[in-house]
This record gives sequence, C-alpha cells and structure tokens, in this order.
Amino acid sequence: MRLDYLTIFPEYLDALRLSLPGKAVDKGLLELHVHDLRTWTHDRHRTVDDTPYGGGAGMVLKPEPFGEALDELAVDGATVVVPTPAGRPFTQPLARELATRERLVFLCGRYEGIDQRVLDHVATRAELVEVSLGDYVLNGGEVAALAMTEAVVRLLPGFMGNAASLVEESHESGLLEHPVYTKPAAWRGHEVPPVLMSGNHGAIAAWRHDRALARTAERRPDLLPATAVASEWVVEPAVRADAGELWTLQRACWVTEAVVNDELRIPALHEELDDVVAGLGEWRTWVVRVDGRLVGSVRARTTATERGEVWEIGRLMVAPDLRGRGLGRVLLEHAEQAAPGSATAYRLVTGARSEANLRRYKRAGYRVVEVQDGPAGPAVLVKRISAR
Ligand code: JD8
Repeated sequence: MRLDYLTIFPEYLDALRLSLPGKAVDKGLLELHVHDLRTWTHDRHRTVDDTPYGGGAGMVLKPEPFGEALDELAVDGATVVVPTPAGRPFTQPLARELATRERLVFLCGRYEGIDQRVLDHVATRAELVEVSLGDYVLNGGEVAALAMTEAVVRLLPGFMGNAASLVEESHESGLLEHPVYTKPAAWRGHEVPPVLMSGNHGAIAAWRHDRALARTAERRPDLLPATAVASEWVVEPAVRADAGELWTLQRACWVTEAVVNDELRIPALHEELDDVVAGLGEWRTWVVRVDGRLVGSVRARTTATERGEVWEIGRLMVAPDLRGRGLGRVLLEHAEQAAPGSATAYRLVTGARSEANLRRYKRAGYRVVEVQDGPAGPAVLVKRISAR
C-alpha cells in the first residue's frame, strides 16, 4: 500500500516513521510519502491560506496549492481521505475497507478547513472519503490522519504477527474488550480473578465473554442489537406451550454452569421435558421473548423454613448469546417484586464456582449463607426482604 500525506505541518507526521507504519515500511508492506503543501506555492510568503468568502473568523486553505500537488502526485484513481469534523464517522469497518485499497492520499486541513472546490475537484478524479475521527474538535487533520493510518496499516495482511488476535478485538467482535491482567497475581490489595488462573479454558472464555458483554452494556449499549436492550424486554407469565423452549434454554444455560463448575451432576442439566412441565405447575414462572424467541426465564415459590417463609427463586436463565446485558437483573427484580408480603427473605442457589453469578447476586444484595457439599455445591444465597 502507498500512503501520501499533504500537510502544512509535515513534521507533525514524523510519528508515522516511529510506530507501526514504520515497521510496515521496513517489511516492504508500505510506502510512506509526506509532502509540505507549501511546496506548491509560488509567492515569497509561500501563502497557503486566505480569508473566507462570506466573511467570518479564521482562514481557509487555498485551492491552487492543492490542485498542483494533486496533479504532481497523480492521484487519479486513488482513494483520497480528508479528515474533517463534517465527515462520516471513522469506524473499524471503514478501516477494514480502506485497508483493501492500493493507495491512500490524506489531505490534512488546518485553520477553518480546505476550500470546498478542492474536494469537489478530487471527486471528479478519485474516490473521495471525508471522514471524522470523532465528535470533538481538533485544530487540524494530522492527528486524525495518524490515527486512521494506524487503524488501517495494522489490518494489512502479513502485518500483525498474530492475525487471529485481530478477530477478538473490540469493534471486531462487536463487543468492548474484557479486562486483562498479568503478573503479579496480587497487587496493592487487588487480586487477579481466580478463574483466569484456573486453566479451565471454557470457564475463562465464559468469564471474558461475560465481562465484555457487561462492559458493552454499561459503556456502549449502542453497540448492542436493539433486542439486547432492557427497554425492549417484557416479562410475562409462562404457559404450558413454553415448556419445550424452556427445557432447551435450561439445557443451554446449565451447560455453561457445568463448564464453569467442571461438574456435570447438576440437577437442572438432567431434567427431562416432563420435569419442566411439572415445574410449571409447582412454581410461578415467567419468560421473556424477543421477536418471538424465548430468551430468558425465572421462577419462584414460597418455601417454609424454621426461620419463616422464604421466597425461593430459581431457574434464572438468560440465553448465552444475550448474557451480560442486564436481562438477568430484570428477571431477578421481577421475581423479587412478585414475593408475597409474608415472605421474610429471598433465597436462591448457584454453582459454588459460578463466579459471574455469585458476583451478580452479591451486587444485587444477596450473601452466601451456605455452600453445600453436593456436586457444584451449590452455594445458597439469601437476601432479607426489607419492609415493603
Ligand atoms: C480536519 C481544520 C480545524 C475544524 C474550525 C477548529 C477529524 N474528529 C475531528 N475533529 N476535528 C477534526 C478536524 C479539524 C480540522 C481539520 C479535521 C482541518 N480543522 C477546524 C472546523 C472548525 N477548526 C476531526 N477528522
């Protein structure tokens, strides 16, 4: 790939030679050419700007130097990238698109911008891409050109040592990055999550996926499909006809539990359809459907204990591909709100090594009161019901 830059601050782009692009040049993957726009001026002051037609503050970059530069650089058929706050958003898909081009020519503006006729002229002889780095104002196009160059060059075939790692990145997977850790295992009172040192790759992958989803839901819900946004979810009472889908969702969700607890002897995993149907008769059960698909469920019933009536909550299920977006919280809160006035506490169980679930329940105010010594525990969690 050949990259050309037109700018009145060529030294601003020296960084190109330092970082990634520099290595790509060494590898012969890239040709970098930085040009000072003043090269194509002919007056003693090497003037590149003038006052704006129509008045107003600031100066505008004149068209003539650009015209001569574009001629000398023979940009016909190339892709001319013009960073501008008025451009389309620069995104990973656009970076992938630009990485397929043979040649990119960056026009770096300054002052109030570049005379519009330059862009109109470019569009007659090349592919014009006016693009913005983000919704904030910079003083010129150079910083944006540097960032866009890095995002594009690292996608060039043969450039990233381990291309596979590209796939897992934010904005490639559609989710934000999961948290990362390295040695030491403890630092200033902060521990590395034990699951990451468990060697259980299934559990590690589930944890990372969970954290990535949670972060995305928290920080960038716009990245999540509409179906995954809380405002879209309607919790309804389950009916007999839901049994088949409930059984299927139950199997899918408890396979994940079996993985993270490294234990297959979990009751929910061994229930048959009839057990699910029977459960519908013994528990109040709710479901959430999105576009007709059953994506979540929870059930509850009262259980008498020596310490009074508790509201037993169970089978809290969220479709694995929709986890980490708050649906579990919506279902748990719905089940809690359905508790009879006579109940003194909520009680639920989860795998003793289901750290993601344990973390979520503790965040919801539950505390572990017992870890049974059966398969995968389970851990028993309770939350007192405050006066209603
Ligand atoms: C090119 C001149 C400065 C912009 C008057 C401040 C991109 N995401 C982005 N923010 N700002 C830019 C950008 C700013 C530029 C130029 C890109 C050329 N300026 C101007 C208009 C208001 N001054 C950008 N990509």
